[in-house]
Amino acid sequence: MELIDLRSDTVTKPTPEMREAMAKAEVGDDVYGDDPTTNRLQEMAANILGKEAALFVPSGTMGNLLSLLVHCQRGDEVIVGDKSHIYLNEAGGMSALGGIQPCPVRNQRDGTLALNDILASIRTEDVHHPITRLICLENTQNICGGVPLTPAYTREIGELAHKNNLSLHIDGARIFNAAVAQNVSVKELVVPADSVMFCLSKGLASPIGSMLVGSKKFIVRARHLRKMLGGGMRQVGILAAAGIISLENMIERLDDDHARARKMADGLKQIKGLVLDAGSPSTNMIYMNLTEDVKLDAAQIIEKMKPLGVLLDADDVRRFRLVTHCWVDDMAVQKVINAFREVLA
Ligand code: TLP
Repeated sequence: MELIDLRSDTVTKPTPEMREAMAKAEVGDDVYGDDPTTNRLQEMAANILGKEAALFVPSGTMGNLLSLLVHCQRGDEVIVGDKSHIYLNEAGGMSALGGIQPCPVRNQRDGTLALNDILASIRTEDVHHPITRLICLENTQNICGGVPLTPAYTREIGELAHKNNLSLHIDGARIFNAAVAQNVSVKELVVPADSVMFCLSKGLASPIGSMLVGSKKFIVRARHLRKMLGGGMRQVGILAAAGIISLENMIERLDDDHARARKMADGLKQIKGLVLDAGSPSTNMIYMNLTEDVKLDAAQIIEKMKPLGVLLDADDVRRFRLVTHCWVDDMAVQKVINAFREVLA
């Protein structure tokens, strides 16, 4: 039985077109800067985001870490959302490997950090204090519901950051979902940022890889640190070839994932025992809870859904996150709704 995998958009397998491009990719040694396919992907990424340069990295986590390591010195502090991936889900890399201290600020329900909270968190010049160096935003904000941040909000934070001599990094793992959902260009969303990381291996369906973009100087330093972390890759054009297809063909279609998430949500809302978060979904993620009267918990429901061909992840004991992506078609949407109806009957 073919499984419908809603655990994440990271589960997307490469498309047939990607596999063909990977097989045919022209390659060289990228540590020498000789891989033409990787160079092309990096140029494309920089152009699309409107920045000077870009670097192909193995994962979003490494992209974010490199950015923190370039922007900050040991002992510096970074303002991050208390529900951000960088703070919660990157294995404490900034502290362990960079000696950088996170300063968590409450994420509002719409994924933003309140301007006043940020301002209150910027350290004053004092021999006792760490130096605040960087603000990190996440767009779309995953844990707050896959919610997109607007260009206007991002601009405000950029102004606040630069006025206070800070840099702005955007964890844009799903920045293209944010752009497509708001019908704005990705360039517009990242204009105020000094650096941006985005993932090729989520909704854009590449098998591996993320991009870090910023100024030429920033990327030269990031490239050096990537080597230090063991992320200097050789004939990586094999992977970059898939990344090029992601950027050429997989962005506009993210709208389909959002539409299918809405359709799935409409069906799930009708089922007794499920309560969707207000406004969910904003993009390709549905967050929902089980009502108190449901005897099963999320783990038990996950087990019962498996034989019906649906793979799910629990976000908490009675909470789920369902993620749509290019391998979830209209039939799958209906199958998921039916499966939940059966299990909760
Ligand atoms: N997110 C994964 C899990 O790690 C939770 C997912 O399934 O959503 N930033 C954001 C906002 C992310 O959601 C993720 C991955 C990353 C960074 C890290 O990317 P990778 O997995 O490539 O290191």
